[in-house]
Amino acid sequence: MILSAAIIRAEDGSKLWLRYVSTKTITILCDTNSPTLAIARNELEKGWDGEAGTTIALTIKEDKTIAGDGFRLSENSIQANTELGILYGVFELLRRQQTGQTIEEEISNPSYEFRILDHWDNPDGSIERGYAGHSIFWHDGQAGLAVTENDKILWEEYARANASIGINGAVLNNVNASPLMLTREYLERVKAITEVLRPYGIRTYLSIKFSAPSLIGGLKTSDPLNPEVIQWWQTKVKEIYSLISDFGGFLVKANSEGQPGPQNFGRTHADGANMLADALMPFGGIVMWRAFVYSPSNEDRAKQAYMEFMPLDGQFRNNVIIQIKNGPVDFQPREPFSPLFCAMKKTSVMPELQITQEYLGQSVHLVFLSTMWEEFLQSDTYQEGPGSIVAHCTDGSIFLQKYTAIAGVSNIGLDTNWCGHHFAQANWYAFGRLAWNNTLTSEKIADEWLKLTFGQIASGQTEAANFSTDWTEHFLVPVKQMMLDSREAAVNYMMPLGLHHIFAGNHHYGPGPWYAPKGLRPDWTPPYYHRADTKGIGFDRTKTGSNAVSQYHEPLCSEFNDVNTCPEIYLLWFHHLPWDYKMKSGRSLWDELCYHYDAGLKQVRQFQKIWDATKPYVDPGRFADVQNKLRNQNQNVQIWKDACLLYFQQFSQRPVPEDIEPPVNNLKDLMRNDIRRP
Ligand code: GCV
Repeated sequence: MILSAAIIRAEDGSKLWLRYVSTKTITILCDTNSPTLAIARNELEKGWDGEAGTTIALTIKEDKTIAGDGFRLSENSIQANTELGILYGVFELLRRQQTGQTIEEEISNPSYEFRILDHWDNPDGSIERGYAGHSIFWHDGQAGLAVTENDKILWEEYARANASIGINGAVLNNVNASPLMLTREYLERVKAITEVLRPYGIRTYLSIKFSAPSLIGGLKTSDPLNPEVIQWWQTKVKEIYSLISDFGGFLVKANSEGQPGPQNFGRTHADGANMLADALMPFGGIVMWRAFVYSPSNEDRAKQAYMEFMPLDGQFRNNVIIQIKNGPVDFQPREPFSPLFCAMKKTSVMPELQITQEYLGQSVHLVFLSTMWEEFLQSDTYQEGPGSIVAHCTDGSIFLQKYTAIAGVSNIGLDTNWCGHHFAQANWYAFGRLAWNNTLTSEKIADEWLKLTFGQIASGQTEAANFSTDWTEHFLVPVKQMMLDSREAAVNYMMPLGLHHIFAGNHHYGPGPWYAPKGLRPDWTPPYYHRADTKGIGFDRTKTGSNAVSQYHEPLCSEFNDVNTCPEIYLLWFHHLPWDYKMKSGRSLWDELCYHYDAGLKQVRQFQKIWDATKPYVDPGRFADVQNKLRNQNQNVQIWKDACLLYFQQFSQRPVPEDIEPPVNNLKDLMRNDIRRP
């Protein structure tokens, strides 16, 4: 049966994956009450999709097999150690019902204790690398500090969405932090936000500016070993906890991209982090100290974080967690995992993922990031023998960490659909689901998200689990496959075979392999990374090159070092190779590059066709939005292909293979226009 568009409810994406409206009755047994449990009850009543008239028991009872805010789930009972465990159990139960999954007695424990969204939001409401409108927390600086009813409604919707996928923390401001955030007026607003978020289990954190003692405290220095500075931070932390008793702690970007840090005073990252950790320790707060640093040396950019942090292993307090981006450079479409994972054996570390698609087409391209994160979490570091995958190096199963955590840089803004692109919601969803269970497959996550977000399509139809064969065959299966292929497509059309950071300057949207203004740090320019010349292309990170391979544990070090064993997906990350280098396919490296760019473009054209065919199954608003985005994506992917092939062809001096479409743009025009987001 094909449903006609006329009976499909209009939707704008504002409800995310929480679109349930149930008419079935349910009796809830629960002998305690609290704001969190009231939310749990309310969700059950709103969304119950099991048998009508069921009685369900919510029980808080100490159970050693349940960890933290985990829960025991069965068809008609949820048991947990904490109220939040009950709430998470409720959301899981409803998700199972709405996606048609079975519910057997089982325990679900979170992989990480802290599952945090990092918002790069500024006091004026702008968002660094935000592509979905202005901040939901801040606007107009000082003038926008009054809390309105609308603010509260929005914050509650945000909290509910996060709780439904297990996220339990939010860093409310940009890591390029304004010192203003620590002033009383701003802290009052943080307090107000926290009060709305608290019943949903979301703790709040702040990014701090390391030089705040001098900038807003009137001190002559911000040296972390100076007694007055130490005192200033202790007093500030006390003030924060007097307002927000469950405040989570600080996130710090220090000595990176112009941000001040302990090195400005001749101190180490450990000196800086420990000083803050000592101030937070009595209140149970943590410091998330970022490893995204630039050393003053000329060393290979990919080696710098490891070089700065490895010598400090074991020197951090146990309430410090080193927050490490998934790859050694910067959230590229594909990077090998950062070698710091599992190498720091005496320090707590946490992964930092980027949900906002700074380098993956922003809110224009449809790119499901879950497959990238899955690849990262499943990467074997070999540090503690085979099977030392990143997931287990960070979730406490290999090393005893006092705290375990994972962070994702948020893609949320004031846009009606929260994320700018309807499919970008899937990345927020996937982050939460992986933070709760770091072994989930992307296939399962996409399946759930599609059913929750695009299921229940006929008006009046409330039984979401009742997915028709027709819907499954014509919507779910092809669209899921499109999502699962979308990241590899982006790698193909942006930077295949290990190429990285060949974006146009600043906006990081379109291609800019030529971008190298005079005076700019070389490691902020694409030629530094691709190193194309008439002899070949790629960054030599072998033992005879920058020797970045040595930061990886054997057998990876040798595997990456040897061009014959280096996986082709990382080939040009680790090797500079001649244009006629023979690939496994038998083609030359140049031809292979051409085929990858062409394949990426063809994949996106195919995505357009897949989406166009879903028209009868999607409400007109969301259908048209995604269709428009795919059109823009397609145009821009053509530019990616043409720009990269024509630019590199100047060096390779080889023809584009005859069986692929030749470029349709001219390099000069492309270089002059330097595409921005449509
Ligand atoms: C918040 C990249 C981004 C910056 C970002 C930085 C970071 O360089 O382009 O906008 O700054 O990473 O993660 O600190």
